[in-house]
Amino acid sequence: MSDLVFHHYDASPYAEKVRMIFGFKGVSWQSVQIPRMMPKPELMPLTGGYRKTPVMQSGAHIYCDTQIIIRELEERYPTPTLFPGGSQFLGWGTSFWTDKLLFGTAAAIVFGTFGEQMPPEFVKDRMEYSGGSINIEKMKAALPVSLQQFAAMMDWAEQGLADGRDYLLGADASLVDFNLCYTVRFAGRAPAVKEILEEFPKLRAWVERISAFGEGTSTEISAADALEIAKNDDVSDYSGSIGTNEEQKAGDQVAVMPNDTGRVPVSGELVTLNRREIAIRHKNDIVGEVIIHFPRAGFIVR
Ligand SMILES: N[C@@H](CCC(=O)N[C@@H](CS)C(=O)NCC(=O)O)C(=O)O
Repeated sequence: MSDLVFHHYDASPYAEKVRMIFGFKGVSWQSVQIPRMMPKPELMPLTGGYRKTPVMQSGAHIYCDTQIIIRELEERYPTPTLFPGGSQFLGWGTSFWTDKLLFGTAAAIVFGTFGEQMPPEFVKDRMEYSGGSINIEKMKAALPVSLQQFAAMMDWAEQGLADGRDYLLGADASLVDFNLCYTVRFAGRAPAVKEILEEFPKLRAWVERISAFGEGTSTEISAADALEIAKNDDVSDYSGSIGTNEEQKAGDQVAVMPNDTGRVPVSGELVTLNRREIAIRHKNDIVGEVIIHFPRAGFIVR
């Protein structure tokens, strides 16, 4: 079993993307189920306030956002690679399309379809989280348009698979596949999307192929155990690195937050800052010192 602890909930689409990558890379991991809305009192001491799902932990190192989680997994488990044929640009680039634009369309469909049956406190949480852009009535009214947009984008994928290839980039699976697959599965919770997918047999077979990687092997542990793991890991000697073209320097007191949703600033001392990563040393009474890692793209440092 690896030392990786994954904080998530089963229904989280973004967490599903990482779980599928655990499956692809054959990772065994420890699972902590977290609440699907705030408050998340047993997660906050690890993330310093970052509230999104999922979060990955290795001792007192905490990885916030799927981008940095996936980068860390690729480094630890380089084979099979998520970037066959040097496809980093396509992998990371399509993740910004799937995770933001396509996910937004999928969320509009899911909320437009099921929003009225969702618990009001969950809808309120997501409204706050999204800065007000989740509005069930509007999403319900816009459902036909959202479905058309979704179908038009699925047609790109069907065309991309038309020559009989197994994966979007060819013979090998890549991050591009995982980026798209979790969003299709998320939107596919809506019956109208299931109907649309009937039009796209290659895409449906591809979803099955990616899903067949499974989710690796996991063991449930408690949130209290995860806090204990962080507390018992000494990261006082950890030193990162600051890129030469950065304004900030190691030790600066900074606040880091996503530039889209869930914009809660996380404060600490800067340890790493470069084109790929931001890491800070954060201290609190519950776990002591943790090193919190964020991706650079999509995050703001002040
Ligand atoms: N950019 C983030 C997005 C993650 C995200 O938005 N996750 C959703 C759940 S799937 C979320 O955090 N919702 C609010 C919550 O779980 O409290 C990532 O890639 O990890």
